[in-house]
Amino acid sequence: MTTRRALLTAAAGWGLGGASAARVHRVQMLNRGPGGAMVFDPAFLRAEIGDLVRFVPTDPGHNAEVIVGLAPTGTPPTRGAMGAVFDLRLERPGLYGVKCAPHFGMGMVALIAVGDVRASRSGFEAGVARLPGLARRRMIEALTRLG
Ligand SMILES: [Cu+2]
Repeated sequence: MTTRRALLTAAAGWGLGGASAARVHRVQMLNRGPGGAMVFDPAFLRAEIGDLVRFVPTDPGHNAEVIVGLAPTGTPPTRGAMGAVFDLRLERPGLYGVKCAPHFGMGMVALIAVGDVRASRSGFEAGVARLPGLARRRMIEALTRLG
């Protein structure tokens, strides 16, 4: 029995090992941080298909959600609850725009670049142009970090 359990544990470990290319990225939701008030930190990150982004609130007044129209085609609408950790699995290549709903008007947005983003860049930039002022400015700033 013990041996069987050990084998199962080992198998589970190998399973995780087999998926070790997938990483977990941690993004904090801050009242104040790099870039000013109401920010995601980091506000820009590069990731690969299959990675997970874990958004962690430092205050119950934040949430994280994918901005409709600013995600790779086929990405379902997805949002975290207020004040809760939100895990976003990155299943498609391209650019993902994320916002905190209560602080969207204050520019609380993040940009995630997954794999090869070239095909999605122009459509994403067209969507960014429709964002409210400070959100647009911060997203454009994040886009400059794509290179
Ligand atoms: Cu917020």
